[in-house]
Amino acid sequence: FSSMNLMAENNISVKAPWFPKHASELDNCNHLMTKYEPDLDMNHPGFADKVYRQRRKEIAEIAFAFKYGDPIPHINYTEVEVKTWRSVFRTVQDLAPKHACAEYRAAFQMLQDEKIFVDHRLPQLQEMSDFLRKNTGFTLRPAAGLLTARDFLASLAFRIFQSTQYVRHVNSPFHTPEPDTIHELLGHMPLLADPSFAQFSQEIGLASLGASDEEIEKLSTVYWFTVEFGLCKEHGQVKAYGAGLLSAYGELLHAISDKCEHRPFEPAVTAVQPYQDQEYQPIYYVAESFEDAKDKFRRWVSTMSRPFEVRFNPHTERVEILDSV
Ligand code: TIH
Ligand code: FE2
Repeated sequence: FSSMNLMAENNISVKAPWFPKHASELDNCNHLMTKYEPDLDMNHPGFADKVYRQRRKEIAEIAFAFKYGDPIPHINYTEVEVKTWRSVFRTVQDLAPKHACAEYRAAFQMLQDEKIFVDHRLPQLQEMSDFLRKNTGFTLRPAAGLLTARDFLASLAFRIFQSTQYVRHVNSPFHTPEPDTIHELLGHMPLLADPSFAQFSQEIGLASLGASDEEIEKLSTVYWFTVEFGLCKEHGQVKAYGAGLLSAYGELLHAISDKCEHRPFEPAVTAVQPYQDQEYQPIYYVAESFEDAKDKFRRWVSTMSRPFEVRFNPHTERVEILDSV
């Protein structure tokens, strides 16, 4: 630390892309990718469903209106939405004991004990945010859809997870190419309640602040193959920890079958692996453990080109910049 000086807010000596310095500035980090939207994508199961598209608009408006510090608005989910939740929830409940990693199983149990995970209603983002805050300090913000990688990763630096609030189309409960609240709730939330995993998620976020476009691409690829589709070892067996596996039982069974390839997680290699975001993955990366994945990730991040370091101050919710040149 002695060789680094705290840089003044507007005195960054290097040209880095703008990034948020305080959690409130995430109000500017809500840019959407225009992939997979029911309005634009003819293959989307909701494309021909006017009622579904209207519902998506309504819920997106809530996210666009949200500002830092607001409570997350409550959504009255419809019977159809609850039915979709119930069928996904029950399959996860059946499959998790055998195929999910221990950290996921433990948090899932806590969520059931607290009656946040029940099959007859969807958890609300605000209650989930309160639960996470107690466990790891993570909180949630509503997002209108799939965000750009830069915006999404930036929020993780502040231990904030941008979560969609709409529900996938009832005709495709067991796999969707875009995130939805069922994916966030069943896939992401349990692990965000685990301290080691929460730390790993925040570190990916911190590494992304002010990074070049090329580095953002690499970081989001690492995120894809770990947080979204990661596998890990547990007593010699392969278990799932990726959210995209835990919220989509079709892909979960595929990932542990012999129809795909398993490779050891190695950030420098994983970061440049092209990935599949329409269908099931052909390749998955297997970590030895979260701690091992974090160690390897840290070593790899330290080879990145950014000429300053950042540190999150949880008391002020501010990111401090340490000039290391
Ligand atoms: N495919 C996941 C599901 O059906 O739950 C959702 C997504 C994971 C990653 C991107 S979208
Ligand atoms: Fe996700």
